Amino acid sequence: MNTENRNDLGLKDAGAGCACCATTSAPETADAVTAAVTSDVLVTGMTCSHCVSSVTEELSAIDGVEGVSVDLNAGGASRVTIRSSTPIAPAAVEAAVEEAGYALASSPS
Ligand SMILES: [Cu+2]
Repeated sequence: MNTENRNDLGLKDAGAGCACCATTSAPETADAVTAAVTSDVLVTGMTCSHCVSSVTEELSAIDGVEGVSVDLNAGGASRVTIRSSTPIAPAAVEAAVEEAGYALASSPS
């Protein structure tokens, strides 16, 4: 006379959050914040730290640029490393360099 069927094993509800096979959409929210992009360009015409700060200032003003570092090569082409959250359009980089009064070297080597 056991009609009281208590199904109290917790199998129906407790497993609602099983993540091993039911996740069809993985939350990939780690996008541009952590994926920093770096790109190198060669800038000619820089001769001193003032030149460096001018170029750095202009490049830093580009949307998305997080850091600029310049390896000054006075009298030659200085390597400028641009760190950004997303890839920066080469035209924007060129415009910024020219805005500062300098020019990109034709081809980085
Ligand atoms: Cu200078």
